[in-house]
Amino acid sequence: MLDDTAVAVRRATDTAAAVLVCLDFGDEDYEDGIAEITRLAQSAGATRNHVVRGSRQRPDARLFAGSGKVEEIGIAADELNAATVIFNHSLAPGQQRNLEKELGRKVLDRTELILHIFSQRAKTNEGKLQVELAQLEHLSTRLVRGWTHLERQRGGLGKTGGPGEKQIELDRRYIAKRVGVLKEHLLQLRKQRTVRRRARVRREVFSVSLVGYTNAGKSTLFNALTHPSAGAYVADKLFATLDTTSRKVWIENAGQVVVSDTVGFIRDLPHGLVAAFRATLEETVRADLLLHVVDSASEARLREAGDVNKVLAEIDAATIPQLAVWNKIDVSGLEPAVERDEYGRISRVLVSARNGAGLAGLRAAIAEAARPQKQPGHSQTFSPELSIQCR
Ligand SMILES: Nc1nc2c(ncn2[C@@H]2O[C@H](COP(=O)(O)OP(=O)(O)OP(=O)(O)O)[C@@H](O)[C@H]2O)c(=O)[nH]1
Ligand SMILES: [Mg+2]
Repeated sequence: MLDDTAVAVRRATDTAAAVLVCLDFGDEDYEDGIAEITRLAQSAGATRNHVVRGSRQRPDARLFAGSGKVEEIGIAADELNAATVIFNHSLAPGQQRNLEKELGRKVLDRTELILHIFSQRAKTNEGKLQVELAQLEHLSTRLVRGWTHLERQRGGLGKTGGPGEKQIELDRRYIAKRVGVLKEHLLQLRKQRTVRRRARVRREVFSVSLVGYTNAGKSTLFNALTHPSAGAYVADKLFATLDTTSRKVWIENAGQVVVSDTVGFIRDLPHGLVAAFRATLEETVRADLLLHVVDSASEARLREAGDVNKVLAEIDAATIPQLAVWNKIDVSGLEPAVERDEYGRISRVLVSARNGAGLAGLRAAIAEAARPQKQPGHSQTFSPELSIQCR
């Protein structure tokens, strides 16, 4: 019932093909957007894809794209034998239905694609509950509008078997009930986590959370810092990690430190997902120190870092001391370093989680951050503006 999206992407996985539609409405990061949606589609299993570009002043009310563009999309989809067309935009439910009718294929928007990837990746009970909650909430917003649409055309749609039909079958009360159950479940899990965290605070263990854009290398760095075989899942896929993993590690001059790996961020993270994951994120980023991992080889690194900071602000984590860790210097050609500002505070650490370059410096930086905690009144170690520097 809820697997409309999943079915569509599975079909696409069979042919491993999707047409990706990216229209330029004058965004300056249009090209970055194309690269990103391509990676998202690949991460969802659509390894063969074709990008249809275009530019418009504003979306078409009925089809989002113009009718000529929709024709072009149809031809591309035929050529690729693609089961799915993915729009790198938000589609209104009506536009989505019209497009599906016009193209005879499943049409997904960016939010649904991300939700689908999350549902593929969720492993722990909590992760699964959070994704289901986000999917249901996304669906229920569509449903509300879906019903208005049905009310206007009552009678006809039942026979058409169009995409609207699924919505007729859906019982809104069922969704509301299930949402309630999921929220209750998640609340219980959150309480348990709070108890665990309190125990940690009582023991005064310094805690460090790795945050950053998806694919920046957080899990690789987590494994490198904690243990070569720490076992956090690393993959060249977006949203490889969904569940938080924490591990205790001993760092010279800092003693025991708890390090946590977290879910990656992405721009325009679907709202329901932020809400669903808020609880986990809030817990994990309530650390003493955030290591903001940035892919130094990504052309969009500064925008990505900015997007991460935006989400951090949304979950009230903007004031936690943050250390910029520029990763993948083996690709970007930078030298390992611990950089300081004019007051001697650490502004940035350059590392390669893959080959270990700069990790000793990062450990020393963590130890330096841990020290003021033990000596109250000690001045701040890191630049407050936090070091995502434009170089
Ligand atoms: N060359 C190079 N590749 C790296 C480095 N660190 C990570 N990678 C690669 O980057 C890709 C993503 O790494 P992950 O550690 O899964 O990234 P992540 O930030 O945990 O990603 P999500 O869990 O999706 O948010 C993998 O293919 C890694 O092997 C590095 O220092 N150098
Ligand atoms: Mg990861």
